[in-house]
Amino acid sequence: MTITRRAMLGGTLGLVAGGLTGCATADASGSLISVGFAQTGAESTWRAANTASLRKALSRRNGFELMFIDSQGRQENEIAAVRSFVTRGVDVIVLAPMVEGGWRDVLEEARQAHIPVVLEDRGIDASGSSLYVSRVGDDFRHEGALAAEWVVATSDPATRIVELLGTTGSSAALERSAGFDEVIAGHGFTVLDAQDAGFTRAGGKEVMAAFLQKHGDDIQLLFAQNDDMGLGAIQAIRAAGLEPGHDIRIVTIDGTRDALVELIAGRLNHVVQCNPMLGPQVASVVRAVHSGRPVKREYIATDRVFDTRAAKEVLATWPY
Ligand code: GYE
Repeated sequence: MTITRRAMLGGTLGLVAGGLTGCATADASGSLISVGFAQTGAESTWRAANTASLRKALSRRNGFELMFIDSQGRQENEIAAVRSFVTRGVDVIVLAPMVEGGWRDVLEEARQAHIPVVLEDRGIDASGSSLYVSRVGDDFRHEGALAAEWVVATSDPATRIVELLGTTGSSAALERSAGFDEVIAGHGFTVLDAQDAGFTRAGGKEVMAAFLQKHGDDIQLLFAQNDDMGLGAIQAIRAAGLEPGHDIRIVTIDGTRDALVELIAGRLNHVVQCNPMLGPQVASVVRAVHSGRPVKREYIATDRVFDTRAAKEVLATWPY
């Protein structure tokens, strides 16, 4: 499909195509690689950084014609987005699967159409593993384990914990829970409550307020599966007249600038990084797949942990 027609379709169908000007690096055959990217939505600060990273890497200047669809937190929108990419015959599909299950049919359609699918960020369930060529993401299980290692190292065994979980059925939430649970097991901690708060600030605030209502000052420690939920919870804890970071110690995952600021202010106690800057790696996998070069099954970003001192060191230049 020519660039002009692609751009026209993008405009007509309300898709966001790459910029129309600037010098493009074409592939060996002299044309741009067309990529359809179905993103989960814009639920968190991490997600905004992830979208920006992919948009930048999959730019026209870099040799790509990008069609981006924000699925607004609904899997049916994501499935429809993938289906529309198949219908349009893009060269490669990039999918950030909201939840693990439910992809078989639409990814089978992509396979029938000989369109390779690259997963970015979250994974899909094992039964669908033959339906994509590669995944670029983070190790969520390890992130959950790192959060728990801090809990174990700094907490009395009698500590009472609550958990704000990510989207039910998402690999990020399932694997973070698995990693966390594995490491805290056998240490005697009590988990008072654990509930889905949708990876959003508003969700974190609401669910934490309900936890406080129910358990009062029994709660000593909060594990929030992403920064945004932890930041929302800070508001709920303050509204209940308690001091976040002191009366209730808090560990979160993502490592966004907002969380590092709270860590430095003492309202968060520990932050585990989940790297959202996956664009360059995704672009290189897409290029390889398109030109028939072999790719690895998984490309996993390296994540680190932050205490107050580490946060202070990086804050000035932290990219997200
Ligand atoms: O932690 C959260 C986002 O899937 C790793 O999704 C991602 C998670 C991330 O909404 O902030």
